[in-house]
Amino acid sequence: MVPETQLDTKTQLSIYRTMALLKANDERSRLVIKTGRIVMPYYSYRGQEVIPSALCANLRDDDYLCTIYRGIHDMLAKGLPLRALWAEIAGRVDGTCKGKGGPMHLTYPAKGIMVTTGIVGSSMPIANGLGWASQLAKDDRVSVAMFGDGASNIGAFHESLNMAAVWKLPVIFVCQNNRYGEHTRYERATSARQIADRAVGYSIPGLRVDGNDPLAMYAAAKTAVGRARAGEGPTLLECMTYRFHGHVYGDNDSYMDKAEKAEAIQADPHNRYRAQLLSAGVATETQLAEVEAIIEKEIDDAVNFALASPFPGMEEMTRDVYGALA
Ligand SMILES: Cc1ncc(C[n+]2csc(CCOP(=O)(O)OP(=O)(O)O)c2C)c(N)n1
Ligand SMILES: [Mg+2]
Repeated sequence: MVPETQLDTKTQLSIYRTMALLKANDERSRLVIKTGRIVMPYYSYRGQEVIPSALCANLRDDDYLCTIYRGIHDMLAKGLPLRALWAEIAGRVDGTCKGKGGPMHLTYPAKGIMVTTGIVGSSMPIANGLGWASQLAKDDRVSVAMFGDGASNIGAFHESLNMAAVWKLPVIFVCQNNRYGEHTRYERATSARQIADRAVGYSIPGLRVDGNDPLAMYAAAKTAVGRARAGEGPTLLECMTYRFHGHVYGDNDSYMDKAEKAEAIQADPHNRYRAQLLSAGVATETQLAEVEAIIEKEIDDAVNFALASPFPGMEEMTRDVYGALA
């Protein structure tokens, strides 16, 4: 583990920049849907920004990421360009998948973003496949599988952990435990006291970490990445966090515990980290405000770029689709 004090200023600020980008991008996404500028299914990650921001600060561009429908934060942290993101979620030709994937099926191999999946639990076996490829190619890349607490009850989770352990695959299984799977609370659907305990069944390290604390998250990720890169095998990280909104945009979230939700929003990890950086003298208010203003401009540019980009033509209907048509 890296003691907090050893995290240099540059890394602390870089993690903050990513967190601020993710927060602003989520807020803008909900605004464009609300105002009808873009129509899309949207799974807000607000509240969960720390996890990919701190984790990706330990990754290389050529490391692999497999994520889920609630994963735009993961992809932005891994380096997905804003213009390509916004054009894709708006269904335009300049998007990562020429507008044919939409917000739930983004890919961007140039930054190692290999798949976004809506099939709960399927990020894990795909990350194993990528991990196996790296192992065979001896390219010391690390593969990260992002998934939720609910996904840890799917068979593919258990099969993937077992296979990765047996073959010592360079995979990090990152569970973003936001306490809900769709509309069901963790305790109602999950037998394990904590998901990290499930690592014991596969004789791999399993760690529950405060996924809202950038320094703790950075340290846990550093250890897991180092282990994977050194050929020592997989790690399961259970990152404790909270989903600020309902499962999907438009969900009235009446099933969420109101007091608990209010408390989580009150303790917003973004605001807390920002205040910490100021009080520790890592940055000044002017510096952080400048970072935030630049981010807003970058998002303005990306939204305008996306809306000016054309929709794909009919000739794109069958192009790039797996399986040849006669
Ligand atoms: C195999 C499969 N089963 C069920 C669903 C329906 N479903 C979509 S999201 C979801 C909840 C998953 O919760 P969790 O893994 O905690 O992820 P979160 O949405 O909280 O990030 C379910 C059950 C699905 N998409 N795929
Ligand atoms: Mg969940």
